Amino acid sequence: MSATTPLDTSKLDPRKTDPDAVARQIIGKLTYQIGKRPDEARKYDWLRATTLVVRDHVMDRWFASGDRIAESGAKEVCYLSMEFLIGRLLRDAINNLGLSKPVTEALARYGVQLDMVELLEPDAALGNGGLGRLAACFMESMASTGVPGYGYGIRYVHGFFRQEISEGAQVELPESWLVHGNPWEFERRDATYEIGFGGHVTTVHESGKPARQVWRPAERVLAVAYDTPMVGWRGAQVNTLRLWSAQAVDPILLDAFNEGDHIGALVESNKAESITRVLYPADSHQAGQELRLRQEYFFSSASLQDIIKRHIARHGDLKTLHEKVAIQLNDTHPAVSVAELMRLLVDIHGIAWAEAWQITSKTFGYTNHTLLPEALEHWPIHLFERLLPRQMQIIYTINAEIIRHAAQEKGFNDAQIAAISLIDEGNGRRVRMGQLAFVGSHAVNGVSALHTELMKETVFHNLHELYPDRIQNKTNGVTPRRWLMECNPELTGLVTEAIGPAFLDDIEKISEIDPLADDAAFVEKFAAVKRKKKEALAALISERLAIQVDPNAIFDIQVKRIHEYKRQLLNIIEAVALYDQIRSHPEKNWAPRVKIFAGKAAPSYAQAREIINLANDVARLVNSDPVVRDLLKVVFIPNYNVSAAEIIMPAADLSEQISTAGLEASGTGNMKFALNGALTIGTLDGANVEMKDHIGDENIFIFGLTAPEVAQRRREAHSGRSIIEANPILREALHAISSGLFCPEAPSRYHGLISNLYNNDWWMICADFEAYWNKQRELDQLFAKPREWHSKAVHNTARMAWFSSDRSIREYAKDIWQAGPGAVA
Ligand code: 26V
Repeated sequence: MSATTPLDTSKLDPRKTDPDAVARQIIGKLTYQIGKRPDEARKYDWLRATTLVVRDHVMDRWFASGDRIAESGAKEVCYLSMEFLIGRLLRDAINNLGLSKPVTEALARYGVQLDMVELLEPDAALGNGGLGRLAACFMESMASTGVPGYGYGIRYVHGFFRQEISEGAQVELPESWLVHGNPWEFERRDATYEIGFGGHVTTVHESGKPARQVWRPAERVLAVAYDTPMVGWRGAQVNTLRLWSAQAVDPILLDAFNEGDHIGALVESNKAESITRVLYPADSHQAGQELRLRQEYFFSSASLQDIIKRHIARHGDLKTLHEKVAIQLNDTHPAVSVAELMRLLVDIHGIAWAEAWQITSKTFGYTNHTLLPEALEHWPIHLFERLLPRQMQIIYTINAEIIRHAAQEKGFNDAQIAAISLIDEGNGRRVRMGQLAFVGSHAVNGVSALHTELMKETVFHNLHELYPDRIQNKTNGVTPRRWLMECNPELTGLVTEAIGPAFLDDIEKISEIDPLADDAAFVEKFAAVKRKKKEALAALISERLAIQVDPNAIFDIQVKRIHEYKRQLLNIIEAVALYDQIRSHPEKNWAPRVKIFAGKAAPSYAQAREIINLANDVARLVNSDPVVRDLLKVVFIPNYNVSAAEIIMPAADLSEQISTAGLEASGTGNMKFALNGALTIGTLDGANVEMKDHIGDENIFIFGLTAPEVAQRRREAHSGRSIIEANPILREALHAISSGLFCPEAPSRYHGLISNLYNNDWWMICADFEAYWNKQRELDQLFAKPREWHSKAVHNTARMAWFSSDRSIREYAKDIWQAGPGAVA
């Protein structure tokens, strides 16, 4: 078809998937939606036209899924999360609908490359890190495993900030993913709810007795739904991600406007809209601000009102809610939902308290994602009471009942009661959101085996005693569609060539490549794929940072949020030590290495910012030193996000998972790397422990203190001084950093960072250094034997199937939700 051939609209059948039909569909969109002829279309126009076509293919299936669920009366899972780090959606939809070939071919006819066009889609960064990305993997896996699922969250106008590095330091820039419109979302005006804040509560009397509580909020805001399809594997099911946007009830105060107060007329709508304007860019350290609590309540209340309305429409009777809906609380961020559901059931729908409590606790499940005390949410009572007076009353009533139960039936003493109370009486009286989520749920889960055991021993020790059957483990997983097929089509192709395509439908079958770890020809091909992915990353590094890295070197990668417990500092110190040792002993047999870092620091987290600065300062000096030229490079890739991860994960030889044991709840980057054939150097923390069990001790590189050993050292007030004094390699490295070698322009920049190690070493960096250094040297030796290295890499890919989020979701569905295929309707 030439560029100017008139379009025969009768041929626009969106269900046809041959390249001719897809080409016609794309030209149809280009012509009638975008208003461009092929010869004048820019890349963005092609992106938009292609997205609209793929979206049409999604629509039929989306409707069909909705109809099927409605007809079957199946139980639905509602996943409430403040964060959904979904990234780009086009490739995901194309892959899951099996449209890769026809779309690629159709675009090629116009000289357009799909890969190039895909890159223009903004990366939807509606989350901070692991917790948000897990929610996105879970949405995809629910659709892929046939679980009827709704995701509920917030449609932030500005997602996670863009990171630039300026003179070595992190600079935050606003991210505006919606400015060019978002073809994936559908505004649903018919799903709009009122959300109240503030005001007061009055008791209504009937026949002289107190009958009901009525909350009269002082402020009201509207929550408007925006729906995005979540396409499952082979398009068999399409679920919905429903994100709420805040709007003022009165968009403009006309009285004020007419009196000439043009700014005052918009104050209210500005205030309302500010609720969903920005994602809090912190994943530790209690935010503490009122706006954050407003966000939490806003999306919780909107979601619950929507769930109730849809339940009544489908099933008539609210008293069967727990039979037809499971609500999963993704961390404590939506925990206020426990009080809000009680309010809606009791105050609005007139259900008696005891029955409402039964319904509530049977409906909710709660997932804990961190044990870090500073990340556990607790709100000052005065703030909570002012913003949510009725919910505060409800929390007091729940608390009184729990305490009565603990004291009377379990004989809890005062200390135990203080520990389980929903109110922290120290700390200026606060509402503990973890406790609220726990008591309001029938199941509470951790995200790895170790994390779950630690939950029982630490934060929820007393609640676990009170409800010993409530805590379960559900180890995290990642979706193999995005994290293998889409990000690594080369490896997917190689595996398909070796064992056929059945593993695409059942990832467990990927284990069939395990014996090929001993097949020299296969291992060589596997290594060639890795090489190709390393070349792609090297090209990106060259283009973005003008640093040349050699794909023959070990690509040693640590990408994740910057946090002290994740110990990027340990990795940087090792890089400095290596630099120092290579310079002193250039004759030794060093394996060439490229140390790659990426990750964002919470803007208010000073130590994390310093660590970024140090990585960049070290990179500057090391990369310009001719003595170590081919042996060591250090690279900090700015603006780590899902799209960057898709390029980085397949390119790693070595994955750094080196958190202080006991502190990383699970980790999911560890899984993405290993699935793509990286070897892991890591501590016995989070899911690393289970990865070791699956992959085998000889194929993973574990070092350092265990969680109980860390706890023991902390009790002994461990410090780094004697360790540093006894280890010249460590001592020299710390001295180099502290002396200002890497930052002559500000020589005292890292004094504080290093003196902390001498005086305290809270994160066990000194304690673990020697074991880490030795393990790295062991890896140097192994890298010199490529056949052995890549054979282990094959074992990694072959044995990671259990860490698919399909497995996680099936466990949740069976043990917590009683939903999905196999559940009785
Ligand atoms: C906490 C807070 C505290 C208040 C300020 C805003 C904010 C935002 C997020 C969080 C939650 C952080 C918890 C988290 O991301 N945990 C990670 O969850 C991953 C998925 O389970 C897991 O793999 C990581 O190990 C864990 O750190």
